[in-house]
Amino acid sequence: MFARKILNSRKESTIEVNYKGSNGSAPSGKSKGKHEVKDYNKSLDEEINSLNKLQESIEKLNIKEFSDLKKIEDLTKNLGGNTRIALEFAILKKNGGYKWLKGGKIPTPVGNAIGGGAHFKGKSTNFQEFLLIPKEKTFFDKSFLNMKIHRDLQEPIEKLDKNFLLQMTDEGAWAPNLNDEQVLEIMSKFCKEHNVNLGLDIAANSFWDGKHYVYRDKKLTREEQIDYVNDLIKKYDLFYVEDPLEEEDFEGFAKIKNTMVVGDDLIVTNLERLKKAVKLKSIQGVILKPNQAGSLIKLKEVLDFANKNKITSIISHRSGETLDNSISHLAVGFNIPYIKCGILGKERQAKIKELITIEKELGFITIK
Ligand code: 2PG
Ligand code: MG
Repeated sequence: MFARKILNSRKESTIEVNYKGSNGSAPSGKSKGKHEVKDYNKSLDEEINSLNKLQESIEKLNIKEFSDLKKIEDLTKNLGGNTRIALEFAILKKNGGYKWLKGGKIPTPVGNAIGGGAHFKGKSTNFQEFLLIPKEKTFFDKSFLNMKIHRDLQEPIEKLDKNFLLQMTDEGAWAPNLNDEQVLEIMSKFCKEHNVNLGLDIAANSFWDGKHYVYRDKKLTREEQIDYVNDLIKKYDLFYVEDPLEEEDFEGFAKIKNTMVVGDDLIVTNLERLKKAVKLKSIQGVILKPNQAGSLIKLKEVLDFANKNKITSIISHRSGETLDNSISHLAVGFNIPYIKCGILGKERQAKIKELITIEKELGFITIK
């Protein structure tokens, strides 16, 4: 086993670990929840050194079952979430990926087609992601349709944004200088035409100033934001709405109706926060990000609790990604119904292509 530095899709340094010939590497978020596990407890270089010092002890561990990853947790308890996740991804790969986890269902892709917010530097939408959730039969057909719609969106965007220069967000979504409703108008037309469900990651925390939700063309109070989001759900028939309010407003989430309300910054893949959300009926869906949880065992605990309480799980990439495809294996291995992993760009395609390969291996099994 050895660890080293690589660059992610945002050209930030991150950790890659090689475990007995298999690689794992960690992503990094930009719209981070306050309560996420830290990527690194020390500097990246110090963490890499610390992990390399554990080489012998790690290689000696007898890791046969998924539950044996508890030994990795214990041994690396002073290290950050990214360091442990990169190592655990490499171990997952070494042990056969999804086959090690005994699942076998293919998820539906949630594809980010247009976006802005914290994922784009220039003038863009306030909402972070406008998402396509196709209803085709196979993963292959769903992911291809996402790519086709992404490509075809260029034309209507150019009609509305005369200065559009094909700029994209960190995740490879178009980043036009338009407001949220202009984009919803364009997207909902495509969704109706292609029988695709429409979703949003509002990432409301990123434009909450402590008193107001500050938009490019308006300022809303908490109550106004709740009404506004409920109106958008009705008007655009939104199937999925992630983080409609700031990250501490569990009660406010419960007031968003008639859609799948999804917690990302609200839950940060943390069991205690999910328990609170279930008690307060804040959400119907939860984002699972391995490095946000800090270990695969913790991620599984959150998933199990979500399943027990009929909360739909969505495993997710981060805005700064690597070529690692572990989340594709986790989706299938744990029978997670949705995967949010972008549409275009080599880091996003790495996850999609792996799922197409797995789908072939399994013989086209899909989740409705
Ligand atoms: C999100 C993610 C990924 P980030 O908010 O859902 O799309 O963004 O990785 O920047 O937290
Ligand atoms: Mg999010």
